[in-house]
Amino acid sequence: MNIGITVYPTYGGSGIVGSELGRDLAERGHNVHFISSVLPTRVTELNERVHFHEVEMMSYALFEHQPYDLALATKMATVARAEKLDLLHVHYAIPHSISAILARESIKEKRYVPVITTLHGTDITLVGADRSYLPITRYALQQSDGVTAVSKFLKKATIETFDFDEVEVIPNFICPQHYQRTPDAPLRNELAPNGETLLIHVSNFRSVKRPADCVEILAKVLETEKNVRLIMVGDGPERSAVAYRAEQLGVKDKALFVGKQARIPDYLGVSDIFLLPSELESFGLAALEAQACELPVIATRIGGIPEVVNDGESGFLSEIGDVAKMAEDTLKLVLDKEMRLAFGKRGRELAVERYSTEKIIPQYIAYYERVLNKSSSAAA
Ligand code: GMT
Repeated sequence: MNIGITVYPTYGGSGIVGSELGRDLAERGHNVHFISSVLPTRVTELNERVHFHEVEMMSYALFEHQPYDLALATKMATVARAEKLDLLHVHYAIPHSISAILARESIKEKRYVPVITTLHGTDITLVGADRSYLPITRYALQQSDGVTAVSKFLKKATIETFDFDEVEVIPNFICPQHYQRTPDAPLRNELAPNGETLLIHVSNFRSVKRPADCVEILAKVLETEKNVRLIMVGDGPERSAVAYRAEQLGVKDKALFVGKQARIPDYLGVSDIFLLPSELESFGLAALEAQACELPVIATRIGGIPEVVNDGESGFLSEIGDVAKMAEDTLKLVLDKEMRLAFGKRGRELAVERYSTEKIIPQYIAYYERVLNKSSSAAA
């Protein structure tokens, strides 16, 4: 198949999922055409099966804001015709879905290119449900030739918010070879020079991730066990507030902010416990990646998290903001190495059994084929 993929190239899990899907499809012999403003960060190699088409923006004094959605639609239409795309697969509904539908409609006399929209989370739960975006997002869902969601939770939220239920659940995935425990890697000594137990948080430091809860948890754990360190990976609007909170709590020296990192598996592979105290996660890709690296997960019981983390088996779940319980659970895992390792092993088993690329990518391919068959029978 010739597949066009559009993602947000620099931030967020949806960009990671779309990019890694494209890479895997190419490895399976499909031709993948990424169409976005810059090369997606996780697309590290272009070759005869992986192509990149940059969306060019014309700047003109009259445009207060450059019309990216239209530039994207134009590029999608051009690439679809030139490369004979079989379908356009967009990740995150707003505005990618609308751009793809516009592209499809603008060339349909010459070639009908079905549009598949994958919903990731805030496109439905926050942005899509905002009054100003709700009607256009509902229209995007109705007009797409296929819609997938990354969790059962998100499908339910889509039905509730948009009264739209033709949604296929295809969960996020990990490559078990890329995500592995690597306790002997040199990075471990750099991060834990005194043999500290390493807690780790990875996010884009937006308020929805509640990153400040991580330093609250650290402070409580340190009341009992001193040989613990928190590694904060990523960057975003809350970072300086979280660093300030660490200072206020007197744990600044025990919290290391390493900023954005290209090789997340390196950090996860050498750490011990993963913290994800988010207010909302439609799936929680970060928790899945951590489990694949055998880290027990301390997270909130929200959204799609309970589909990924088995409470009491591969991690512990708590209510939003209940840092006292999260700290208590973290401490249990810090003090009981046997429990920590057993949770880690179980987490990896669950991640590989349920969410490996071997299991999930064929679901996307089968779904593409169904959508293509449906639209060619409709045309006939
Ligand atoms: O962080 C976001 O809200 C953006 C979004 C994204 O595009 O990265 O994240 C969502 O998609 C991820 C990949 O499917 C999920 O793992 C995240 O849980 C989800 N985030 C939220 O629902 C808050």
